[in-house]
Amino acid sequence: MKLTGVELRRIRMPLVAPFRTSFGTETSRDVLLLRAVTDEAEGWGECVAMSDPRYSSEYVDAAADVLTRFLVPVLAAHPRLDAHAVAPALAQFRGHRMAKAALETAVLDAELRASGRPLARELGAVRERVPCGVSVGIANSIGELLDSVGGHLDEGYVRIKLKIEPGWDVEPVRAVRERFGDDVLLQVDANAAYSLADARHLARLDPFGLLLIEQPLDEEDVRGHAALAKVLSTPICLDESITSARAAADAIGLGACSIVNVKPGRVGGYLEARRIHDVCAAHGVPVWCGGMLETGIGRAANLALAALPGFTLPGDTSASGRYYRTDVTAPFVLDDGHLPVPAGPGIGVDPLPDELEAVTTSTRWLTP
Ligand code: OSB
Ligand code: MG
Repeated sequence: MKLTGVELRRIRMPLVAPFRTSFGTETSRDVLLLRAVTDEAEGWGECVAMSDPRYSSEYVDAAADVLTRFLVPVLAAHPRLDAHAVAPALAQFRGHRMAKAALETAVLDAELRASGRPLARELGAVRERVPCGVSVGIANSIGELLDSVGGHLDEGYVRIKLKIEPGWDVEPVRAVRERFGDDVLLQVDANAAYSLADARHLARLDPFGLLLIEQPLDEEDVRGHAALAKVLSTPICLDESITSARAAADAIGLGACSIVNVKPGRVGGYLEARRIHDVCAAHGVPVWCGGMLETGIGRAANLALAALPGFTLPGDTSASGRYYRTDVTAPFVLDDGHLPVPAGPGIGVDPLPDELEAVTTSTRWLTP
C-alpha cells in the first residue's frame, strides 16, 4: 500500500452529562480523527488523547502536532506500507503512543477494507457480542450517585465502575453495595490519586468484594503497586502504567497487578494491544477493554478487541448514548447488556457525513 495523504479532523462532541474523575471534569470531548487515504482504500482512526495532559502526558494539540511534523511524513515516504510496518517505522520517535495508535489504526482499517477483512477476525475475536460495563464519574452527592448507578443497572449494564478519589471512596462504595446488593459486579478506578501511605485506608474497601481497584497509585509507581498488592485483598488492575506489552510483563512479574485494563490508544495501537492480551493470557491474567469516551469510530474497534478470548471481564465499552446524544456513526445500542462486534470490513463502521460535519471544528489535509 502507498499512503497518499491523511486528513486530520478535529471534532467537539458535547457529553450527555459532565464526567468527573480524580484528574478533572469533562463536559465535552475534543477528538482528533484521522482519515488515511491510500492507493487501495481509506481508513479511519480515532486519537484518544484528551484536551489536557491530566490522564497521561499526551494531549490532543500535541498529538496533532507530532502527527503533522513527524509521524505522517515518515509513513507517507514508505514505499510498501502495511499496518505491521507502522510501529517499526515510527519507533525512531519516542512516546506519543496515542498519536501513533490513531495513525496505525487508520492504516490498518484501510488495509483491511481493501481486502474485505473485519478487524475482529484479524485480531482473533471469538465472540459476536460483548458484555458491557459502565464507568460512573464522581458525583456531587451519594444520592446523585445512587440515581446514576440505578439508571445504568436499569439500562442493563452488567458491571459498574465507580471513579474514586481521596474523600470519595469508601462511602460511595458502601452506599452502592447497601442499595444494590452484593451481586452487582462492582469495581473502582482511582486514576493514580493515592499514594502508598494510603494503603491502610484503601484496605477499607476490601470488605465490599470489589472485582478490582484500578490504578490506585502513580503511573510510574510499579513497585508501589506491588507493595500495595501485599496489603489489599482487592485485586489490583493497572491502566495508566501499562504502556506496552513489555510494561505489562514487568508489572505482572513484579506482582504489581493481577488484572490489566487494555486501552489500544494508550499502548500504541491494536497490534500492541493484542500482544498485551497474549502476554496476560500466558500468565493467566484476565484483561478487559478500557475506554476513553470514544465516538463510534474508536468504539467499533474497541469492540473488536474486546471479543478476544482473554477479555474475560466486562469492559468500559458502553453504548453511544452513555456519552453522546448523537454519535458520528450509527449509534451502538445496548441489547441485554451487550454490544455487537462489528462484522464489516475493517473497523466495520463509517462516519455519517452530516453528523461528522455538524461537530467538525477544523480539518487539515496532510500530503507527502
Ligand atoms: O481511567 O479508564 C479511565 C475516561 C477517560 C480517561 C480515562 C478513563 C476513562 C473512563 C471512562 O473511566 C471509560 C469510558 O467509558 O470510555
Ligand atoms: Mg482507568
